Amino acid sequence: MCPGSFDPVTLGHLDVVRRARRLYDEVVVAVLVNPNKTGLFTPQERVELLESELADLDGVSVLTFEAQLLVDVCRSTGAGAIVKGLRGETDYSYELPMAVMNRHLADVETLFLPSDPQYAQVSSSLIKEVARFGGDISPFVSPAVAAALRARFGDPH
Ligand code: COD
Repeated sequence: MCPGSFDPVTLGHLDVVRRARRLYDEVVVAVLVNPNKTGLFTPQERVELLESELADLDGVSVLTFEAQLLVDVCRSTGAGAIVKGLRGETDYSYELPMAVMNRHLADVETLFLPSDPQYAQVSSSLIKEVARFGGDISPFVSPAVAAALRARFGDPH
């Protein structure tokens, strides 16, 4: 299971999913949605962007879930492990307690894949901030995601 908000998916996310697929025959990409938070893209739009980016890869499915415990999503999909990308110490401090808690709750292990250095500073929120003001985000997202962001924010140039 590769869980995330994916609002929107970046090349950093896609790198982690592709590497997870090399480790496991099946990967579920879970778009987890907090109904109290308004994302830029709807859950369905996030799923569609992910599906088109991952269309060349068999054994990968993309599903969306309303806010619930990640271990319950693992149970309902039959996922045996959670795979997450680690960009640095901040991710580690945020992720470690969740990994320990998820093991306590359901004996589900979490595997951390170190982010590819070229994407280690990339986050969906930073991408949205740069795109909102017309900066170049093309090295960090696919052309389809860049187009979706331009459509959302308009092109100031
Ligand atoms: N390179 C590598 N990895 C990356 C990159 C990048 N550039 N960008 C993001 N990632 C990784 C993140 O570290 C994360 O592991 C994953 O990709 C998803 O990232 P986001 O930003 O899309 O998603 P988040 O960080 O908002 O995560 C949302 C979750 C719902 C997955 C998370 O909050 C979570 O696991 N919640 C658990 C809820 C729960 O069950 N709580 C109770 C028990 S702990």
